[in-house]
Amino acid sequence: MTDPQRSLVLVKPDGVRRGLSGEILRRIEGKGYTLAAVELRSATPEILAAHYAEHEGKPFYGPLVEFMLSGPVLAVVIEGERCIEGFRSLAGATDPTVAAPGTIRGDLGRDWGLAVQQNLVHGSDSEESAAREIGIWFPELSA
Ligand code: RTP
Ligand code: MG
Repeated sequence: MTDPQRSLVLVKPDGVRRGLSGEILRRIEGKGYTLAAVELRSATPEILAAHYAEHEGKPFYGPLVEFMLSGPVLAVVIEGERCIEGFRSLAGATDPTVAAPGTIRGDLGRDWGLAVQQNLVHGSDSEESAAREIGIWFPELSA
């Protein structure tokens, strides 16, 4: 296990559109994690096919990719001891309607009645995912 860890965080297009990038970075830095990379990017179908390969074939896959292409995302690499589970805890549950208050999704997100859950952020869910996702979004950071 590498310690400190790195995790790939995305502020999704809804978060960027609503002007919440700064608030989300503030929560990450407030928790004590370091920003190793921050870049406003337009996702591409190729990047998203790699990033969301595990979800291919699921009913929400098409709408999810379409949503992720609907505007720029803030791609972020964070660093710190146990930051993978730490950021997942900061983000809260996938469904923003029921995500706990105090979390990014719980405080700032809701169901907008759209086909896919617009839940503001993505965070890697394991060391393997983090290494894979950082390689996709920031190949220059991969050893
Ligand atoms: P993420 O990958 O974005 O950090 O979120 P997560 O682990 O909590 O959720 P995951 O199961 O990996 O799903 C990826 C993203 O797909 C959208 N989603 N929509 N039933 C649905 O409508 C549904 N399920 C998932 C969400 O944007 C979710 O974050
Ligand atoms: Mg996930």
